Amino acid sequence: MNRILIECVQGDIAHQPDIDVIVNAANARLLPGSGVAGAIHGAAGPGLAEECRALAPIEPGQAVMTGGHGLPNDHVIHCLGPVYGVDQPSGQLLADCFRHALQLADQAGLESIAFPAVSTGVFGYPLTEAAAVAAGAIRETMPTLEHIRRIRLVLFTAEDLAAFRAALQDSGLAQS
Ligand code: AR6
Repeated sequence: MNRILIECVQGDIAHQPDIDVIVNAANARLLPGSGVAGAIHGAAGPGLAEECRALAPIEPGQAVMTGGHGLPNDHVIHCLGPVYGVDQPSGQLLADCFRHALQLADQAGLESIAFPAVSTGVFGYPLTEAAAVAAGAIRETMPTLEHIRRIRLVLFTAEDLAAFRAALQDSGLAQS
């Protein structure tokens, strides 16, 4: 859409070598965890957790940026998604994650960013609802971005990929 390409792919967020910054589905203390956080910290090495220590804790909806350490990406943006049904309003907080991450990347002059499906694993956010929130937040934030040229959504399963593709279509966002 406009001059920004939106991609939706099945894959591992820690294996996106052509992307400037990847987004971590973090915990409040920015510690290595399971799922996305486990994959990112595992690939980045212990230097990432060390850099994170000074930035923690973060609040639901907040996003902070670090270097990529052993990752193929120059940067990581750590977002704390809402625990579904606990951190309220969940939709607003999840939208904040996507909006804040896009703004942070754009302010740093970065051109490409990859997101996982924040909050849809351990934090229990229903996939279809999360996909609609993500698509809406991207659509609303896109017109304000000056540097970002590529936004990639990286889904772990074929089912998750289909849900995100449908949400992008429903939002009127282009996809590939
Ligand atoms: N690449 C892409 N997607 C993945 C990957 C991966 N390597 N691994 C899992 N997913 P989660 P959350 C999918 O639990 O719900 C952690 O312990 C997964 O199938 O990683 O925000 C943190 O430390 C799901 O759809 O993130 C926090 O405590 C989605 O990514 C907590 O979990 C998000 O799953 C954060 O929970």
